[in-house]
Amino acid sequence: VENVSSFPVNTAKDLKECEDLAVCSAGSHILNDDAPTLAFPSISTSDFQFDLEKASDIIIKKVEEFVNKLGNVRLVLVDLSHRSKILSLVKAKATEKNIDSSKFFTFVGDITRLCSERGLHYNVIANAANWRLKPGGGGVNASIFNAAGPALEVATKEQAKSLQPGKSVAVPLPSTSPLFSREGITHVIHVLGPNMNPQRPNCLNNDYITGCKVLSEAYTSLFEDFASIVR
Ligand code: AR6
Repeated sequence: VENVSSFPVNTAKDLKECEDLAVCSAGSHILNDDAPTLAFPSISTSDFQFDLEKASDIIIKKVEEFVNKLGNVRLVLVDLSHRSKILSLVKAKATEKNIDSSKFFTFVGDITRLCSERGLHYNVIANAANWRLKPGGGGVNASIFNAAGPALEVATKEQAKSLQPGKSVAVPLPSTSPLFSREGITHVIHVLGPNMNPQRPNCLNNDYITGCKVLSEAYTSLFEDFASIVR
């Protein structure tokens, strides 16, 4: 980590801050800071109960397919906790596959507060949505609709009324939304992944042949939507 030595270190607290910055620079998050950035949660792996190993393979495959096609952009997989299993799996597989860490990395934080609280510059976020494209329901969907305010629900309705599994829809965020003014987010891309939870609609009953196909389609649709936004 080359720039650690230039940080003045006086106290233990300074050292801790210095280490945090070093970790950040080591991931090259700062180096390519003005590249258009998509932050996305792991689709289907919490409330929809999709297998984490299989999901991590699909994320890596789709990132590999799109990361160079997309040009000077950053794709960032986000989760709330340092103990996130999906982040560890994806991080290990990305290293193994030598994926350029300035273009793709994992990041811990609330997807609605990555700029204000974690210092990550980003422009577009993905939402793990429900088929009705409705607020609430828990998970990242509830967080995003809460943080975005009523403007997101109105703007979403203008684009689509519902979503099929494996599809996504990009919604431009009105400047009245706090996500726009506070975080700098210009678009929310709603994505509907495959559902393996019997308590939720369209459960695939452990059919992972269909499930993997639908999850792959969901990421293709997400990254294509992101490509059309930044093009
Ligand atoms: N910031 C970053 N990541 C988050 C956040 C957040 N604020 N909140 C959750 N995650 P989930 P799904 C992570 O359950 O499995 C909803 O009710 C979480 O740890 O939100 O696709 C919808 O209405 C996990 O890694 O989405 C649907 O009905 C990832 O986001 C249903 O859940 C996705 O978890 C969709 O289920």
